[in-house]
Amino acid sequence: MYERSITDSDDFWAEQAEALHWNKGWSAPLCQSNINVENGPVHISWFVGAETNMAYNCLDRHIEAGHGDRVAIFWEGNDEGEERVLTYSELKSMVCRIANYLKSLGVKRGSDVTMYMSLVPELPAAMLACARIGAVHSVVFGGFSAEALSGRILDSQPNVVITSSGTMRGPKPIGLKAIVDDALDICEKHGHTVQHVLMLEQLPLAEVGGSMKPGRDVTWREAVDSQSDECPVEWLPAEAPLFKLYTSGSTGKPKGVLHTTAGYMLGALVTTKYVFDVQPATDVYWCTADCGWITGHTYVAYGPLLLGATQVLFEGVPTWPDAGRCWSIVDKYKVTIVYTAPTAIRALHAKGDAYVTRYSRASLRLLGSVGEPINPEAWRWYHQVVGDGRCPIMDTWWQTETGGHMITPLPGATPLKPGSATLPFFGVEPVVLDEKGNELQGPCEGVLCIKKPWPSMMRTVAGDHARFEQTYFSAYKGYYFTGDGCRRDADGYYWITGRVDDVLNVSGHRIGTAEVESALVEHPSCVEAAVVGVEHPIKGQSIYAFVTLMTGVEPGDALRKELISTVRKIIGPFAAPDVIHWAPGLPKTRSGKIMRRVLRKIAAKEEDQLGDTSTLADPSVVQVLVELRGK
Ligand code: 6R9
Repeated sequence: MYERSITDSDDFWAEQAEALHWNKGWSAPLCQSNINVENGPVHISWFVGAETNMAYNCLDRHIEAGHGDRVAIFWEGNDEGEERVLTYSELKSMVCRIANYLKSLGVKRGSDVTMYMSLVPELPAAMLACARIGAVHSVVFGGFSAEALSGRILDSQPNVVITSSGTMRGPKPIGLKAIVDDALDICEKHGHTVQHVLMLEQLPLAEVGGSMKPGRDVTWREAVDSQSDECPVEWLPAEAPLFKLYTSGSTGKPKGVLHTTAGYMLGALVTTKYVFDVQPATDVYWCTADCGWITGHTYVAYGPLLLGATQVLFEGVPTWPDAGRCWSIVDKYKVTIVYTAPTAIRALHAKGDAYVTRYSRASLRLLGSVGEPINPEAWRWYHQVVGDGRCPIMDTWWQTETGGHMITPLPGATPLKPGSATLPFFGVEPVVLDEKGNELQGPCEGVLCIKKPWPSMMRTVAGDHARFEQTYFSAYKGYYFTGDGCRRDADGYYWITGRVDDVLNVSGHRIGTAEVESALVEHPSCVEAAVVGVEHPIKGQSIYAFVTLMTGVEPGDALRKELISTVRKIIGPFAAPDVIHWAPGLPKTRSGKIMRRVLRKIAAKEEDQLGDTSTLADPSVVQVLVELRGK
């Protein structure tokens, strides 16, 4: 199948696309594109001429086939005992009610809608409601701060924001509406007024903060519950925008990765189907990702529903009320497929096997991993303890930009090697390039690029096509540049070695060093900051910040706390540095570029392996920094 997907790509994808409903067919060739900047503007289109609809394919199609009573979502809340069950018919009704309410506000084809919620069924339902009427959703992860949320709202300029009052995350209440209120105040100052805020009532506002602004804010009960259960589907061109999702890069502010309808839909369908071998009638699938990240888009909101499968949606955290929660959920719903991240696996491993072995987990048959390279030790624990040695692990390498799995095993077909994402998925042609951009052959190590467009590839950076071309297609002409380094072994297996740019991966979250640095310098006492990643046993990487203070400002623990809380406020708690290292000066080249390589070594206590420092403008800063470590 793989060979055919490369040599006979059009036929292959056309055949796969038959599983979906198309209101109108496409014209040949299936893919019309240019990804070589030297040949003109980069553009990518798939299924030109066709019309379809994502929500129809996720819901109506299954109901019309007689599966309306099948469970679409088993929802498990943060606290044990909080649970809801939604069948495909019930989910469709919810989606239609939201869509009708959005329509009543004037939301239509191409309108932007931002969502800021916890993982409740209303979140994927709101995404599907947008898809049903051709609106473009932008989900912002509920861990982002008001400032970060406002930046994303200002970028996409929606008229409507959907949120919830607030919810518990583990033992901690989170006031989502209060954060939205603050974000919208910031937006006002920048000249953008959001006209409508729809709020799901979870915890009372009196408990979690936030208020209802008359004329702007409405509750779910007032606005949505009374709407009709029927909302006609808007048939959309294949390349109609489906969503924007903001992600960090090595420079500047986060970019809105834009995905479109048909190609993304097909990618979500076939990867979920083949990589997880989902059997819709019998499997209970559970992806632990939040819908605020790409994994929660493709493998929670869309993939499983496109297949008509039953899934678990879990609002809480894996360690609440204790580290056995995930396995208790597995037993409770007889989960057969679990898809999670190495950081969660390592965190649970650290708590000991007893939390796992106290549950049967007999229903499990397949495990998945995503977000960062999985270290062989975590792989083995996941395989032997969680999966009792009988469940294969699908280590799936992909990105927000790729829309779906790119390098991954296929269960039963691909012999596994712990730590390797193994081989390319259908239609994907990875190449390993040297610094000059030459394709390396056989076993090698270099930069990972992709040779040809695939259906679920991002189409542009929202509002900034030049940045799209610059980021992904300029470094290596004629290829999509992933930003990852990679090794290929003698069996042709790929081993991702991590980012080659200034992007950190903290607990599977992508964070640009530039973003953290610019947050730190927002503090009045900080003149300059340089951020590097250091290895962390659970998080993969943790954030280590070198900070230069204004002349005359004394370093100290109070200031350290203030700097950390500045980052929490500007980006979000998950981007908080673990270490603030006072730096009277930073190692720079004569042209003024910070030498992060040197900082990484100092942070890792490996200054004996600094390598060539002859290009440093002032080599003495290194010794000063080493002496200030831990101070
Ligand atoms: C899906 C997702 C993408 C970056 C990617 C790479 C890292 C993701 C991985 C992996 C090794 C895996 N990454 N999966 N590295 N093995 N199985 O995580 O998207 O948040 O955009 O991050 O994550 O560095 O470039 P996103």
